[in-house]
Amino acid sequence: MNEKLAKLLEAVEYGKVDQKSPYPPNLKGMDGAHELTQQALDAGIRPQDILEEALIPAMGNVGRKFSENKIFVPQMLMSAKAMGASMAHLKPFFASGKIKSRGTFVIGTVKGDLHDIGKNLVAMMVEGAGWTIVDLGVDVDAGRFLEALSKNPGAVVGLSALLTTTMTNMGEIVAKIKESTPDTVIMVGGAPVNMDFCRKIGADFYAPEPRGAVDFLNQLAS
Ligand code: B1M
Repeated sequence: MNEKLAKLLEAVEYGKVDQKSPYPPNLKGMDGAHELTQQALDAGIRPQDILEEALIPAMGNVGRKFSENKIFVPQMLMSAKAMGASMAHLKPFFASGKIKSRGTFVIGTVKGDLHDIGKNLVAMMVEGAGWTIVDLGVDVDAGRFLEALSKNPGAVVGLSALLTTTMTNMGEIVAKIKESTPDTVIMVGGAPVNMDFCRKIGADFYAPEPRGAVDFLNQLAS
């Protein structure tokens, strides 16, 4: 692996946000995700490769260690913070495709769920594909999706969930949206979600990753 990407992967995995950050103590004074991402971009590494070869594998390692009780929530949070510092550099590249809006995409992480990294990535990529984004944030209930739809009639809705306990809230949200505006197209995604679950709850599409989400939306718009 490219040395710069390997260092970035390590910084995100261990939650080193930037050079000034005192955490983790063994990386004190060293560059963090903020500096290393800029260095990778300066070296001509593609933003997509930074994402796919460093950031996403880093979070995968974090998740595995959390499952094995080798790290705990505070460490996970620091990794998420480091990932955010890196993503801030990548956002302009993914969101630069703004010409004429292809439509509006209302996205949120469902009720009870605070994970927003994947949701933010999807929003970033969809924005880059020329859609207007209404990002409702995390812990979003059906009422807030309905309110956003009343302000943005005809918008496509995207629901994200990362927990097996909150993916079930997707069903309730889909049912309420379909009851109020049956023609609303709803896409679901997030690690525990799959196509069977999507069909079961009456959503229209499941995208395992942002590329699939963009392809689906672009097909709708064409
Ligand atoms: Co949480 N957490 N977490 N966590 N966390 C997971 C999800 C977990 C799998 C870790 C583990 O045990 N291995 C586990 C869930 C287990 C389960 O339900 N099966 C878990 C748990 C248990 C918890 C808590 C309950 C821990 C606790 O408190 N005891 C707690 C719950 C809080 C809550 O939400 N109510 C919790 C908290 C947190 C933090 C706050 C510390 C932090 C989140 C910070 C943040 O998001 N701002 C966190 C993190 C960082 C993780 C892991 C390590 C990383 C998640 C992530 O960002 N992945 C995660 C383990 C893992 O995933 N490996 C874990 C990277 C991201 C790019 O991937 O989000 O999957 P992902 O998104 C992908 C695709 O899924 C897809 O595109 C993205 C890019 O490829 N996608 C969509 C996502 N949404 C989409 C929507 C679409 C289409 C595609 O269309 C609309």
